[in-house]
Amino acid sequence: MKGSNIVLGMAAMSLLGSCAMMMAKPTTYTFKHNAVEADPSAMGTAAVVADGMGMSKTTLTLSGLTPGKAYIAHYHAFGPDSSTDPCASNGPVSVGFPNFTADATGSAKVMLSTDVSKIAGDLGAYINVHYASDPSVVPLCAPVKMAKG
Ligand SMILES: [Cu+2]
Repeated sequence: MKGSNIVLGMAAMSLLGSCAMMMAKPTTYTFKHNAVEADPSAMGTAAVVADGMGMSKTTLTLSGLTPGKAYIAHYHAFGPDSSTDPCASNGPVSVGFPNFTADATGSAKVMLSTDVSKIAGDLGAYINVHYASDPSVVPLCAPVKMAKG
């Protein structure tokens, strides 16, 4: 009995070890403000980390939004309008983040866990933040992949 407990303990420790190995450091992308009047002090980051098992977790940390306002955010693929400025490329949505609302201070945190293949390469060219009420209003964009192809 004692012996098997020790073996179990060692198995648990090696599992923890491999988890720690896979907790790679996130890559952080910085949102830039688009040339629009909406939310002039909006800013934030997107932290992206792969779990090593085919999933990628992206955490958006935003501030300067309109308090209490509803937003949507997406990964977009590189579009046809630029091959060097993803945010100006006008690409289609690859994956949507969960809908979210800015808190009373205009901050928001939103997480997306998605299959790595859905945002691989040109599919994950940029992340933008839209007004939920009018998706044509896009205060923020974070370029992720700077060159098409
Ligand atoms: Cu979008």
